[in-house]
Amino acid sequence: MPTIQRLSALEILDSRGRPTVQATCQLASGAAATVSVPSGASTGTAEAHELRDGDPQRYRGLGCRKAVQNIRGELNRALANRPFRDQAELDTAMIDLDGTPNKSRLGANALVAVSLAFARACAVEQGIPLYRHFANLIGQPVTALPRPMINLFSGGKHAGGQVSIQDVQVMPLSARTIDDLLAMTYAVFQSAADLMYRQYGMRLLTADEGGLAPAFSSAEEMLDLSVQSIRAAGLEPGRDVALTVDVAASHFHDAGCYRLGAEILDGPAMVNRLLSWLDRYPIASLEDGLAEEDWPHWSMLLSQAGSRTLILGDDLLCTNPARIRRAIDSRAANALLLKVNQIGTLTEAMEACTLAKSAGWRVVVSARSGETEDNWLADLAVGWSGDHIKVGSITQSERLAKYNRLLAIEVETRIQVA
Ligand code: 2PG
Ligand code: MG
Repeated sequence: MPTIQRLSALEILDSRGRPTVQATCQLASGAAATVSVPSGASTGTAEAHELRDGDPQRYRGLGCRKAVQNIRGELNRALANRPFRDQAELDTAMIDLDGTPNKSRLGANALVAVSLAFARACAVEQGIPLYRHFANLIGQPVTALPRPMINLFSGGKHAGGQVSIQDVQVMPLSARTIDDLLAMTYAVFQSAADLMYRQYGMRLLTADEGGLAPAFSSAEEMLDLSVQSIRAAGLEPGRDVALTVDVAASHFHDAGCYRLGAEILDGPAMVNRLLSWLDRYPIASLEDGLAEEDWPHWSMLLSQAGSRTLILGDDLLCTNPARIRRAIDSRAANALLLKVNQIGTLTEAMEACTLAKSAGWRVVVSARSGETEDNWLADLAVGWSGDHIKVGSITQSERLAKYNRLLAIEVETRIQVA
């Protein structure tokens, strides 16, 4: 039984230059591991609470000293020198210690850091790769690698809101290896960069996830240019490369209406707009096409489009088993976007993953827009047999840490993409 000898923590900076939490878990056996946690910008309101210091004089209130102190102090005192049978026992102990429904007392950022650091330390103790340890936790063998959805263009909260929808990603279809699929993405990305230069007279690489973010005049223009970029790379849209879209509609939903650019659409009109995109563009996955509390229109969308595309819930579900249960019962989605820090412990995220899979859903394991150089997400996506992984673009090292880890896992396991 692994026994924690000591928990330590550090406030570090994420890819937006904002503070986040890094934790180290040292086990009595001598095995030790460190993890860093990511942070979202287009967050769902049902997410577990990320504890920030709130001191406007320091990082505009975004400091994480309190969360770090909670790991060094209370969590270390309560958890050190105690054997834990497994991950679930540790996570339950932390949830009980926190005592709030959304982990607001100790902070979900503190809890998730300890949860993941413990998992990685356990893998070190056993001398196995982290993805293997994750596969053991969920009790499933790894038979395929996740097919990545890779950011090409950004808008919304990831790019200053120049266009309403948040992200258009490419998903290479005609490649069976991560290696081939990244090379294909590079070709599309370079074609897109050339196209943007011709169209807008500049090359912008400023979006949070490293995607291109020119001044698109509409969501349709963003989608049209995505298709053109695929063609310009000599690839066939829909056959070689599909599009996946994160509409992030919660963030332009106001008083029951969707403010899509200059247009104001009610729920049924928004559903119709999404259906028209499915007719016009090779979209394999539609994430947060509707707002997080607009349950009836999610059901309308699933009934009309669920057979031809993933109806993927991010803000809608927040990796929360209770919300996933509701979505299964009300037929509101057919895929889960899984982000461990939305719920705050590995055990609850695993419950979310298992629940979604038991309903026949697809699972997309996702990074956050604020990331670190840590690569545990790649191991998680492989270990839990995610159908897809969403990490951002192929620029910026905090994204590439995950893609590069996938390349290494591919060589080590010789397993192909599903
Ligand atoms: C999303 C994520 C990742 P954020 O909306 O899916 O792209 O963004 O981390 O800002 O919530
Ligand atoms: Mg999203």
